[in-house]
Order: sequence, then C-alpha cells, then structure tokens
Amino acid sequence: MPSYSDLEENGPFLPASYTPLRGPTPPESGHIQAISRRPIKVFGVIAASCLFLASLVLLIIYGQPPQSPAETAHSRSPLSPGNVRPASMEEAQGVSQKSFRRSSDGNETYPWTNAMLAWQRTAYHFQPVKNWMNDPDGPLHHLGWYHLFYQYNPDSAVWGNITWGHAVSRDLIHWLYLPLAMVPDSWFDWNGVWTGSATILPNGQIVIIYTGDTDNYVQVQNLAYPANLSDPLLLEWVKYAGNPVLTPPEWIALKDFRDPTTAWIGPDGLWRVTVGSKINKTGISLVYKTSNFTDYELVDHVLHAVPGTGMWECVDFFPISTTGPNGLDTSANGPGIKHVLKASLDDNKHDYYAIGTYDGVKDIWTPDDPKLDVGIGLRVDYGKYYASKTFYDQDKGRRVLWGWIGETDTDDDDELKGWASVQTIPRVVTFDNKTGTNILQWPVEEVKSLRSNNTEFDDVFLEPGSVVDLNISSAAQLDISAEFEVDTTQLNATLDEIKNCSVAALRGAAGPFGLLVLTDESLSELTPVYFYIGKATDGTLNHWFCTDKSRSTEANDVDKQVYGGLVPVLDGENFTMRVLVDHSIVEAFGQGGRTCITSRIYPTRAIFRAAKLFLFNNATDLNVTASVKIWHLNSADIHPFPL
Ligand code: DQQ
Repeated sequence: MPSYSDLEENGPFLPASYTPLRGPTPPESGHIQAISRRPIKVFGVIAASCLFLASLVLLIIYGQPPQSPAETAHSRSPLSPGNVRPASMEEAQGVSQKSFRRSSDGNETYPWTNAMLAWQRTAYHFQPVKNWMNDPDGPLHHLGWYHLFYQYNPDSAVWGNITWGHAVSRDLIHWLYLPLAMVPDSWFDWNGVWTGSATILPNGQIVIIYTGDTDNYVQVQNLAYPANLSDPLLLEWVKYAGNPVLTPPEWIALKDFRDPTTAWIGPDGLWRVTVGSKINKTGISLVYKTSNFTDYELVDHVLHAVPGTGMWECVDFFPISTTGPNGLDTSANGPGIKHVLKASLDDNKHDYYAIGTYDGVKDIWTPDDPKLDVGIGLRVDYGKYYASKTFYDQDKGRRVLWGWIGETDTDDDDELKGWASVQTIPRVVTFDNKTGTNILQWPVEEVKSLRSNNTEFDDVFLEPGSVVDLNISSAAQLDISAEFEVDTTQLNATLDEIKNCSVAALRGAAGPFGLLVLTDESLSELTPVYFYIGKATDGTLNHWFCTDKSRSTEANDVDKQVYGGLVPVLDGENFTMRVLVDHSIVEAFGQGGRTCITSRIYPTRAIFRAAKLFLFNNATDLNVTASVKIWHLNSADIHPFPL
C-alpha cells in the first residue's frame, strides 16, 4: 500500500499550510440539520444587512443591479468585503475548463449563421436554457424524482462564477429546470461552488459534500443538505455553518484538493469519502473517515495512486456486481463484487477507469491488471467527455453514469450561440462478464420512450469501397442499432498493422466500415462511426471502434480529431454499434457499450432536413453485411418549473 512517505520520494511536498477561518464548533453526530439552522439565520441577518452595501458595490463594479427575480433570490452576499471577481479565473483557480483553443494558425472565425447555431442545440440531451455548464454534480433519486445538479455559470457562456444548477426528472429524459441550488455566497466557496457528490444515509438524510474555492483560492470541502427532506424537489439547500469540513492537508497544494465522492460505509461502520489530488506528477485519491460528515480523519495512506497521471479530478468509486446486471449501493462489498475506480485527468482532460478489488479494512484498492491501471489503461469514453459521475438509482436498482460533453469550438463561438456544453444521455453501468476486463455502458432504457417511426434494413451487402444511402431524411434525432457481419475467411495475413483509428478516408484491408451520420447529400460533410480490423504489433487481431470528425464540418475553427479506442470482439460475435444522434451530439456505443465515443460536431450543411444517414465499407479486402434498425427520436420535454 503506498504510504504518504512513499509518495514523497518523487520529490519534496509542496509547502502548503492553510489555516482557514473556522466556523462554529462542529455539532455532534446526527445533529447536522438542527444545529446548523441557527447560524444560517444569523448568516441571513448578516447577508441582509450587507445587501444594500453589496448592491452598491455591484452597481459600481458592473454598472447594473442584479437582473432577474431568480438572480435576486440568490444574490451574492459577500462575507469577505473587498473580493472582486477577476475577469478570467481558470488559471488563478487551478482548473482549466475549455481544452479546445483556436490554434495560432490564423484561421478566420467561421461565418456562422443563426440557423446553423440554432440547429446545434440538442433535442433530447440535458442542457440549460443558456450559458455555460460543466460537470454533473450530486445526482440522486429522491421521492420519485431524479435530481441532477451541474456546474453552471449563470452569467455567460464561458466558465466562471460557478454555481450549482439544478434540474429534476421523473424518468431521466424529460426535465424541469429548478432555481439554482447553491451559489458562491460564502467565504468558503466565494470563488465557486465546485464539484461534489450526494450521499443518502440509511435514515433518509441527504448530505452533499462539495468543493468550495475560497475567497483566497484555496480548495476546501464543504457540507450542504436539504432544508426540507419532505420536499420531493429539494428546492432549498443549507450550507453547514461550520464549513469547511475539510481543508487541504499541509503537504497537499492548496489548489490540488477537490471533488469529493459519494460516501460509503466500511466494515468498521464509519463512512469514507475520497478526494482527488496529486503529489508532484502522481495522481492520488485521499481517503477520509467520518461518522457524522462534519468531523473527518484522514487515513494515513491513499486509496490508490498512479505515477505520471497528474491531478485526479472528479474521482468516482463504486462497486459492481460480477454475477448479474443489477447495480449496487455504493457501500456494497463482498463476494461477487469488484470495485471501479475512475479519475478525470486534469492533464489531458480524459476520464479513465480500472476494475479492481477494494479492501475495506485496509482502505486500499488494487487494480486487477496493473498494466490497465487508472489513467494508463481504459477510458470511460474516447471522445469529448469528462468529469463523469455515477449514482446508485435505488428506485430501479441500477448504477447510472452521467458525463459532461464539452465544446470543441472557440469561446467566441460559444458566446455567439449563448450556451456551452451538454450532458450525455445517462448510461447504465454493468460489469462485462464475457470479457471480464471492462465495464459496459448503455443508454438508460427510458430513451426508448422517445422512439417513433422505425425503419429496418436487413442484410445490406457492402462490397469493398461502397457507400449506401439509407434514405433517412431529417436524420438529426436518431437511435440507430447496427450489426455488421464480416467474412472472416478474408481476415488473413494481409491485414494492416494498425495502432490507432487512422481516418475513415484511408482504406485498409479490413476497415473502416460502419455508418456515416450527419451527412449531406453530396457527402461534403459527414461523420463516420466505424470499426477497423487490423493486426497488433505482435500479429494478433485487434479491433478499433472510432468516430472521425475530420470531415464533420466545413468550418475551420473547430476541433477535427479522430476519436477511438480498442474494442473487444469475441469469437463468434458480429460487430455491433448503437449510435444516438442528437443534432450536434453523436454518442456511439461499440459492442454493447464496451467502448464508447461521444462527439460534439458542428456541421454547416448536414443540418435540418439535409441531414442524412449512410452505410459505408471503405475496406479493400473485406465483404461486410449490415443490418440496421433506425428510430427517429422525439424531442424531450425540458422546460422551467413551474410551467
Ligand atoms: N470542474 C470543477 C472542479 C473540477 C473540474 C470546477 C472538473 O471541481 O475539478 O468547475 O471539470
């Protein structure tokens, strides 16, 4: 087990001691709600008396008063006079949110029309009405409603002023936007109410632990809870008056301590929470024990550490059943259970996971295969996807995964269209007991409720070099299920040795073949989602699952990567993919969700009625037979509450 002194061998710890301005003495176990109400009232009085002064300050700084009734209700009450929010804060705050920047090659901004930009908005994915969104936070199910919180900037389409947006749904598809749940209004989250997770205690109490970026840019963990548990919509949230409940250990840098997980109970009856961090270049997951969520003890070793992976953001840690498809409560452990550890790597903005064993007595997690450890092995999704988080849906007995789909255009374009980012369709996560080496991700079954007119194609023969128009018009909201049977006798020694997805235009002996989504009639814009069969360097067969954005748009100021990863295809299996198309979002699930790729694309021609769907086989030496089921998907009902 790696101790902190082992980790220190990589170099000296960063000097970091932080003495926060402490709140009242933490309450006894089980008294969170009652004890903290009075300080909240006091806080309210202070806030109210500061309001006039704050309004004056805001008026002077921004030249205008708070704008809407909703914003007035959540107007900021600066407890630390003199705090003035800088214009761009990502660097100062130790996070970087927009990974795509326009290169310095002098590309002109593309002349987007309003129609093009309006078309990009999704129809059945969750996104706010306007402005910036990033990580999903604290998902949970309570009294018949699914709750989704999310990192949100109420002021603009770029990251900043991070608050918790809040929406609820009966079915994870149709959503009601609720008022902001938590805003940065206290010294312990003055620079942002950052990512956190919810835990439902056995007595029904809900606690949220979230990262606050303090008034002096220190990352701390704070406690919040619903003001009224009997409210199914959980409209009011109370920040514990004794916040922060956790400050960075003195050997952790002040900006490397964030994103607490859902808590789980260990064999000693104490709750555990893990928080992501790093020591030099080693990504780590700290573990804290608590009985009451206000007082914590740092375990003297990490849950896990992987050298070279850098800062671990948004760690997620959950049990998974190896014997059945049912999801497990986060505290479950024992025979037939493995544990998944996921980290979002700040250095490359990708989510990685590994499957392993959790020893609840020692509080360490060990990967099944050290070569596929967290951050160096499997990715949750090989596309534009980050900061994912699961929750146990106790209503349907399943583990559900949310993920943030960021933009791959420029900040200027985001401001032009007035919004940035989308959440994935929630996915059910199970263990793949056919391979034994990976998880499976699959869109929640509720997506099927959006399906309308179904079109099916059976046994479409795709000779090498063919492109087949499936004559689906208005192909912007689709659920596609495709199966490809290949002539295995052709998979012989002439196969290419491939190390990545290449681009779909380059022909190999046994690939690429698959679908062309969001394609215009003339094939000037198209997004291939495909398989590519090749040889690994050791001569064995390998299979790639890919999405190629290089020809998705004629716009020049957006990212045009080819995404993809290896996908296990077992003996006797055909190649299968499910693809959800929702305007500018393409979510692709290879081999039942063994490998997933999410893309944000920006077509200019393949939009509205011009968006079409094709099959293709660009292999030179492989015959492929395709069968495809296609459903148009209706739009989800996503609107503010009350109606
Ligand atoms: N986003 C949050 C942080 C987290 C990062 C800030 C990941 O808590 O580390 O908006 O995208």
